[in-house]
Amino acid sequence: MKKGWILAIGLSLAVVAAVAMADQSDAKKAAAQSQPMPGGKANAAIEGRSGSKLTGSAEFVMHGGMTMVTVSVKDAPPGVHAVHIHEKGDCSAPDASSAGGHFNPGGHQHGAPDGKEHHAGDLGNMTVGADGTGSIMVHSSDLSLEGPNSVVGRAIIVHEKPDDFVTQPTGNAGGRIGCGVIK
Ligand SMILES: [Cu+2]
Ligand SMILES: [Zn+2]
Repeated sequence: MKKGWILAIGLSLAVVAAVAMADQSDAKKAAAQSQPMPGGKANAAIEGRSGSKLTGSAEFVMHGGMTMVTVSVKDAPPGVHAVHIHEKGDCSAPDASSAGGHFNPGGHQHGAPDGKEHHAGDLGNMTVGADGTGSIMVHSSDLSLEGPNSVVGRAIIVHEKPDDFVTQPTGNAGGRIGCGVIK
């Protein structure tokens, strides 16, 4: 009788283990299917707003759990300009106010991209040279191409002024001189 019970327990454990393994491999398959294709990308074409004639582009590439963000502009006013991802992919307003506030899925304070507290959309500052061109590259663990932290359907914004990384919730970066919907 005792041996029978032990055998029964052993068998049921084996069944549980087998079911658990099957579940795991199904979950893995599902995860693999919902992941962006290797080399998955999102892009934005940046257009001038608030009277600026700047143009530019932004590219987002997944890279082993991180998102590599590259932003470049031309015909921009020389100087230092804040760059953010804003929550709404709507650049229709002449001052780009239609793009809403900073993209902040984690409910954080505004700050520098490498600071302890910052919005997922805080990309820091870009310096534009005397020739009107500038670019930044940011590796972000806060941004993705899918899920709640996805940049797709949001907007990249270039500001008139530098981000001070302190003023809440905007960084006191002034007007929005460039805007592009991320697709
Ligand atoms: Cu902004
Ligand atoms: Zn912010």
